[in-house]
Amino acid sequence: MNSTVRSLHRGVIVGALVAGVAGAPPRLLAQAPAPTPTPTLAPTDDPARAQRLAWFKQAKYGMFIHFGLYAVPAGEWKGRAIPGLGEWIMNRAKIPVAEYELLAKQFNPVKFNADEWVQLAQDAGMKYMVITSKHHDGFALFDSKVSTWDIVDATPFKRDLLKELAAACQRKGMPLGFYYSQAQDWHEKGGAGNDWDFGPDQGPDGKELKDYDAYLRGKAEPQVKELLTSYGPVALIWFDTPRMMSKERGQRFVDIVRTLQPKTLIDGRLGVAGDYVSTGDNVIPGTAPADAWEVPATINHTWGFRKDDRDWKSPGDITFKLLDIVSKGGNYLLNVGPMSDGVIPPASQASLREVGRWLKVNGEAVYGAGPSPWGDEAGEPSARGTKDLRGQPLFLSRNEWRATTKPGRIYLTFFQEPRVPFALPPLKNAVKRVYRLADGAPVETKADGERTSLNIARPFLDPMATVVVVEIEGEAVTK
Ligand code: FHN
Repeated sequence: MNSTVRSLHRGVIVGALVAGVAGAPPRLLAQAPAPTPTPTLAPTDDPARAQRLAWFKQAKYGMFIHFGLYAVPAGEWKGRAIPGLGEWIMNRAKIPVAEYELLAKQFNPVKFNADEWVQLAQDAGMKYMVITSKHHDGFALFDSKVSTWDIVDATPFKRDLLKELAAACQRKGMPLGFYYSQAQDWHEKGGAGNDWDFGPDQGPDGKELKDYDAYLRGKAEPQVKELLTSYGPVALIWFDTPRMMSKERGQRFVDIVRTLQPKTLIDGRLGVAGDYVSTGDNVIPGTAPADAWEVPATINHTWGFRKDDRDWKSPGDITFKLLDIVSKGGNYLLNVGPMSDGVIPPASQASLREVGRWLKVNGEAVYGAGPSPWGDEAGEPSARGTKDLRGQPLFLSRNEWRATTKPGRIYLTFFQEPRVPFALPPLKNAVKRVYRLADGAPVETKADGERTSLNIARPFLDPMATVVVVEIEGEAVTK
């Protein structure tokens, strides 16, 4: 039984909230890594957890950065394009450790400028950043004392990139989190995942064949400690692909995080309860999940830079996805993959900045906003029982408008002009005032029996998306 099937049998995977590559386009899905078990949540009545989550629930939109040696080959190995995710090239091309190590000598991101990265995130309207401190190739982007397989000891660059980024984030008041691949480490013989140099992790009976605990105790755990002691306040640790992560092993990481920085959040892919749910990659659930959750997503079809993938999401698409997610109570963690010189691809920067310009005017509908009081506007599961690529019931998304809320206000974000006066879904609260968020222009309303309809001026003020604010009597919506 492969790991996907095993996790399904354990019943860990719930609906669309699976950690893995679900949502990747078919051409990548075919070669994608096996999905990993999902996440369970910490008890919702834990007051410490609620406090830890407070900033995260306000933030809503963050920048994910996948940066590492894989930006050098950028999807090509020995003249051949290697299909799949850029950061998986070592695995996909089965590159032996000794050969992959040579990439470190070519890794010299001299154009990296921490302030520019943070500025980009701020211009984009993103409120936190998460960077790969160590991805599955085992290479650390920081000066680790427990391994020389890092940016300071193994590359001509010799600078601690994370230190510089952490300092820039602190200067600019940007929360910074670290992605850390706790289980997979293709560089170490005890780490999970490298079966081309070190053989399989487990036998057919599930028996572990590597000294995985030696790797965990000798590298992963000490490195997570380093991240939590030498890089200032760490907003969150983003664990991933929890292979062989038993309860006891997962708990060791939880203890490290809670002891060293009790305010640090743990994502949903440690393998034991974290602080919030991480959905599968690029998976936006159709209906609102309970509690705190986050969608990690690509801006093209890879996380680490690939020179042949220029299929950037448009600003309109990003804005729609952000509002779709926020209207269901979640956070959007959108990735950029810098090139090997340390520059974030200019085309992806342009998309992000355009969304940022929209958010400057309309951010009130996003930051700190709660979910839609309704939900039907998001769409519905296919009535024909069709299944999606992951075997889940196909959700037919609608994309005309989304609703977000704050006490006494409903924000209606329209992506398409309604063809007829827009009838507000059932609402018992009296409507006090309706206006466009961007310029405060009043929107004409008409009582229509129990419903209120809005006559929104056309053409739309902002063709990307126009927000209409409905001020209501009372703080919470009653339906
Ligand atoms: O295998 C990784 C992948 O490279 C990437 O880091 C994503 C980000 O969510 N996580 C894993 C696949 O789900």
